[in-house]
Amino acid sequence: MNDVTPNLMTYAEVEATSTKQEPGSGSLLHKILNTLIKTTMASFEEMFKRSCVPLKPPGLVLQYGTAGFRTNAGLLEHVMFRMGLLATLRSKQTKAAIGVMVTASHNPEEDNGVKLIDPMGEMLKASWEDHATQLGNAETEQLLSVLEDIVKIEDIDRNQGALVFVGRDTRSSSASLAQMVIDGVSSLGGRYKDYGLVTTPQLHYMVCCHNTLGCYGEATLEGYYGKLCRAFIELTKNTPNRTDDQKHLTVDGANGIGATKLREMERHLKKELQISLFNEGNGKLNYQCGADFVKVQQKPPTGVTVNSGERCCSFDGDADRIVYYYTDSGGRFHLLDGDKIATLISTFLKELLTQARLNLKMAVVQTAYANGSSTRYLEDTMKLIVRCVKTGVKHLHHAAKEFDMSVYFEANGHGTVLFSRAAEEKIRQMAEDVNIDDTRKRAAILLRQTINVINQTVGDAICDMLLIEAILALRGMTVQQWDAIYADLPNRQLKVKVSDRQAIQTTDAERRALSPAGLQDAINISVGKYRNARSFVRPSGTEDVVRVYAEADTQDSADSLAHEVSLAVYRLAGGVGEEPKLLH
Ligand code: 16G
Ligand code: MG
Repeated sequence: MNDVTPNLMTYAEVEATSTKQEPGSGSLLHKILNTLIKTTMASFEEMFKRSCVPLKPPGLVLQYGTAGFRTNAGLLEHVMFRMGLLATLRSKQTKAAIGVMVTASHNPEEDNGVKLIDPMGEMLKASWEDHATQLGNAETEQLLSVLEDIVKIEDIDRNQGALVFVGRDTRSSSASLAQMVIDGVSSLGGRYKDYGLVTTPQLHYMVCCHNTLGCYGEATLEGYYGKLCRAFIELTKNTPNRTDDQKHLTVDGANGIGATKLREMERHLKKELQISLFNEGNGKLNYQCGADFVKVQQKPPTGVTVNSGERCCSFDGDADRIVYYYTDSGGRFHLLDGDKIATLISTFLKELLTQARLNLKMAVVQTAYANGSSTRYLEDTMKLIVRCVKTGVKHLHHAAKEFDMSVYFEANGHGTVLFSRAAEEKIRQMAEDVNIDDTRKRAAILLRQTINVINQTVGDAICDMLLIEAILALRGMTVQQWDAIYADLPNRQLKVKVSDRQAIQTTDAERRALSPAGLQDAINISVGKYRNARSFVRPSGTEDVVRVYAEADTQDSADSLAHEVSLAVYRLAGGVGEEPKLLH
């Protein structure tokens, strides 16, 4: 569906479908905007005072980074209001609904954040990220002139209607911050639909459904659950040997929105998947639980009964990431991260393509963090095309669109599968063809159901979980057998604080450092000392640190390599605080 041209709505249609405006919310800013050129700065200030525009804490600078704005919730009121304004302008420009999600994902409960969703359910266009940063950081008295600049640069018709979909996670700050977004939308005369509590991928899905006039599905939660669960039940229908054990899954909901939404979905699954749900919201969000905790700490979350040998998975705080794991009879923890998930899904899809004898170009998209063993397995054993791109979902999604069928995953568990329009059409035709042999037809039908179980707009923990469970059921595979497809190379991730992390510049999908001078040479020398070794550094897009990744044949080697590279960063890129120490 990735090259579907949006069937964008006319203003009249938008008017007809959107939520009714709160009386009295007015369009004060809109009027101000229209008279901007004629008015003096002093009088803007007066108007701002009267219209309760949240003031920006003076001097505060935030960046619309890889996943939108993110910081302590107490600093975000003005940003939310402004993102409401920006989403309205983007909606006017694209003549389509735009999403605004209030969440800080896997970050602590005290934080919050906001990101915008483009018409096809994708991440906001890069040039608009710059507008977001500009608008978010404008001092209050410059706000209108920055808005006016965006209107000019993007050639926006102010009289065009606008519709913004708003969603939020379960954080205690999210409801009032979402209201700020709505206030921003209303100030520019835009209309909104408040979806309330939804996962991030659910909001992406709603935006896409609406803008494709329902071609992608119905823009409601019931529509979402119905589509996915029907596809899941169809996929698993022909697995007569599936035992109750195989139907059972332990899920860690990270005390977040994913848990709430899984509960809502349960009845649609008709007991074909029996979920033991933990961390449903009784504990603190993301605290010692959730996908990020499990991946980073490489241990089971607290608050979850993890029985030896049983399949478990963890969502993150807004349910756009998932990782699987189990503990063996010796009590050892085994993580099945995004790389293992990508391998399972792509192996399954490649087999179906072969059985269907469909000639589609398939690829797997990863980042530099992908474990070297996974890349080798995919390229050498599975003979799949593997692309490596920069960190951040938007880069993976973009690269994935170049193929008929592609599986993209970050090692941290963020990913999905994309099908081109042409691929979907070929699969549909074959699934409906009455003159085709049974093997080919069965494969095409399974491919068609896979398309329906997955959320192609963005990585979605709920959909990924359903697809993984279906694949394991169809292949009669245990989590241990899945884990044994390849063995991860031991690895270590560290962070180093430097005075200016932008001093680190990278190339080749972040795998080589261009600056500071001498850093890449130092990395090469260190890597040369270990077997099966690889290491890279990159400035974080979400934290003021430089990240270091190292892998090698043993954990000790990976740890020493990561330490050596951290020291090189510290010494060559202006490290601050204490010198990095070896872990053990
Ligand atoms: C954001 C990204 C995630 C990426 C992470 C890297 C989205 C929706 N999320 O959370 O994909 O892995 O940043 O963080 O794009 P870092 O730059 O701090 O390492
Ligand atoms: Mg997330």
